[in-house]
Amino acid sequence: AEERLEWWHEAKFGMFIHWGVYSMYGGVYNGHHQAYGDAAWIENRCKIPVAEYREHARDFNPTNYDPEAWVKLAKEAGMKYLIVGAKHHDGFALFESKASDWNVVDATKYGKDLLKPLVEACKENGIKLGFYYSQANDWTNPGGTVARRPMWQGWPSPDSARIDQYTLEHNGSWDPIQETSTFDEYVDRVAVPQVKELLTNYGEVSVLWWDYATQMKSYEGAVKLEKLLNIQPNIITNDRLHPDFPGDTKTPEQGIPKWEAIDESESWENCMTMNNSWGYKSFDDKWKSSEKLIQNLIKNVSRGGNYLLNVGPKADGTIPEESVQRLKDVGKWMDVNSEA
Ligand code: FUL
Repeated sequence: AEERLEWWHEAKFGMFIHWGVYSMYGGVYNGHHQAYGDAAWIENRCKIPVAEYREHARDFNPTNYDPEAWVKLAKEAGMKYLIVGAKHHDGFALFESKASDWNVVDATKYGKDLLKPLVEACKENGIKLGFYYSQANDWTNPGGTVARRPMWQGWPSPDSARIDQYTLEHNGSWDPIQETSTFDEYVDRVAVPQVKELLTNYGEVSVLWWDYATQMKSYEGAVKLEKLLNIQPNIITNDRLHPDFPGDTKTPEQGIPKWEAIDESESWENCMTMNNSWGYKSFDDKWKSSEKLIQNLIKNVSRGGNYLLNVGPKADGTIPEESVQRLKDVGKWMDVNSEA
């Protein structure tokens, strides 16, 4: 493998973080529980009007956010790197941005960049840091792709049929504001400048984790985004920018690749949730056991891949106790097994 990827192959184990405005809902909208799927998708699943979602975001105020504690927990578990969602599909930027006011500084009560202190904590603790950036899907900045998903099962609103019909007729959109811009305009106005901000304002960025390729409607847009990676010559990137851009690493999601599916010349990273949701879901109790997580780590590493294990912090900034406990258990196992 290339020299650029050396640290990454040695690292083997990383923390994925899904956090943002969606965490405020915890998978519940107006008293209705999201029956399946990722709670980070709630804006789309529930077809929440953009103005309402933004209004709710005003109250986002993670006063218990302690990035040092997050990084220390990752370190304790034996993780060597961390990938944080800088902007997920709801388009909300966890960083200060001049490209869109739909960011933590301008759009919330909290009003401070969330990535800066995390970057610092990583640096101090010798943990590599990467940014996840949803370049295609953006449900709040006009023009982003929308990825139509039907409403969840059991959504009892008499309005759901009408909204579903609307999204069918409008390429997945559910709010007219989403169509007030083209995708190309969105790429030029939001995605390109924001990725530039991420690669310029935070010192060394080790990974750019795109998401997701099948929604990337513009080849030219992908070319523009990929060019920006030159700002960070050592950066590693995944295969989710655009179907024609392989990137450095493959990203099998949830399931661990079977032996026979593995091509030894490829670098890959299995990303996985601890329960069934990436974003915080208050009522999802399908937690994998600590033992299972350790087995998964061993399986991935023995097959030559990395394991990127997710946490979905709550809106106040704390990592759910179930996740903390599991990471500490993995850490104990690491300690026992690293004794001479
Ligand atoms: C998927 C996304 O849709 C999920 O929300 C999550 O971010 C996962 C890692 O990638 O494609």
